[in-house]
Amino acid sequence: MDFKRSDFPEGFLFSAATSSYQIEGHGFGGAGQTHWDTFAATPGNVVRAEHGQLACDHYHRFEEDLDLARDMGLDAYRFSTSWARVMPEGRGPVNAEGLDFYDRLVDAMLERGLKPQATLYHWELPVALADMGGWRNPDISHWFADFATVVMERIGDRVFSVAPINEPWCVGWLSHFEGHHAPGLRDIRATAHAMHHVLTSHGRAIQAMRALGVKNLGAVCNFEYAAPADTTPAAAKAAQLYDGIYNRFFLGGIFNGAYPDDVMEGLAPHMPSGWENDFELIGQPLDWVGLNYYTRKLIGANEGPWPGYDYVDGPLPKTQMGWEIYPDGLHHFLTWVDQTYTKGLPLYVTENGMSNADLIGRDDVERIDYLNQHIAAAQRAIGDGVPLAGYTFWSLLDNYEWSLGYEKRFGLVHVDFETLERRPKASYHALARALGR
Ligand code: IFM
Repeated sequence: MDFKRSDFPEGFLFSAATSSYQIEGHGFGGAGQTHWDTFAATPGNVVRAEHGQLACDHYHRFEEDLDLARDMGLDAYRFSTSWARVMPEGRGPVNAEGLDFYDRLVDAMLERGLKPQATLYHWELPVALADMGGWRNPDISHWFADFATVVMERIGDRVFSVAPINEPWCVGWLSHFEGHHAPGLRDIRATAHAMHHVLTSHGRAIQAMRALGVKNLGAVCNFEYAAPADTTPAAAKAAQLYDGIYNRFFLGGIFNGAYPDDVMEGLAPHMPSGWENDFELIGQPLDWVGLNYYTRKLIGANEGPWPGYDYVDGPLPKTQMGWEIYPDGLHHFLTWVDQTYTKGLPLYVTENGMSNADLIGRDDVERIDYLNQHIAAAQRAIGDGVPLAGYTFWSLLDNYEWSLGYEKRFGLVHVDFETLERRPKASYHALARALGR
């Protein structure tokens, strides 16, 4: 790597992330069915109809996986807790085995000197809640706060940090407007409701955790740099709207007590009643904000109904996902979020990494290069005064890449999905050398 640990401020945290449904294996330990199980079982939604019943079998192999995280020289490990594992029906009875699993997982991190960075929800909604409308139902904020309470009463004394919901844009827009993720809806009313309820749920969970005395509470949002596909005013407006929906909606709700005007031009007629009165709940004070960043998108205008934009193929080098590699976007978002919203709160890069094809025996140079470029962008942001406190690599392991199944490989560690053998890649070894103490 082009950097070493000592290039970063004292106490800067390096970590790697995973999420429950993507690695654990939801066929084990009394976990309830999730909407990803039913989404994946519906033909056409997921490549080869792959699902998370076994995944990386982390449920049984977590000790080995945490050894890998420790041996890489990481300071922390970002993980998530599955709602359906802890509360199989989403409400009411707790699955003791599921809660025990997270208890043991947190202790196993601490034994290895890894700070536990928890996320409560990384997309595996219990089907019983999906049956009641899932994120469209205003009651979900109460169900979610109850889940947060159950989990944090057990592990809240030992986690380093907690974020309620990973990537609100994916939960709201990608899943209810574009239909690419469970529940696979393409409906503007469902989208408006889900985007708002993700934030009321975030706020109510923060309230519940503060009441329990849990420390270091934040929010994790994803960001994509939106560039106009051509020089027309229409393309500039389309890119601006894309930016509003993706990058300004959620932080606007949390930090400004308002949603962006350009986004509300389309969503206002479809919002749940009384939404204007929820900003006090949504805007609970936070201790930090996490940014997940991977790519930029070129956006062109179309003549269709709102939002009237299209994705346009871009000219930059791309990852296995077909995502353009654009490290300047990370520098842009770190400085912009600090100046516009968080104003001095600690920021973390909570996800960054690339998928690279499974070519055993290759040296993984593309991933090393990708990480070098993005880490350099983060260093520039620190030099510009951004209070960046940590950097998390996505992902520790190759895993279930949602509707793209198991073939997109984001891991620093290769997983053979036949044998489940783990093999550290060249990028893992390069990072271990850079992080060595
Ligand atoms: O795998 C996902 C993860 O679940 C959320 N952030 C983006 C990653 C890569 O697509």
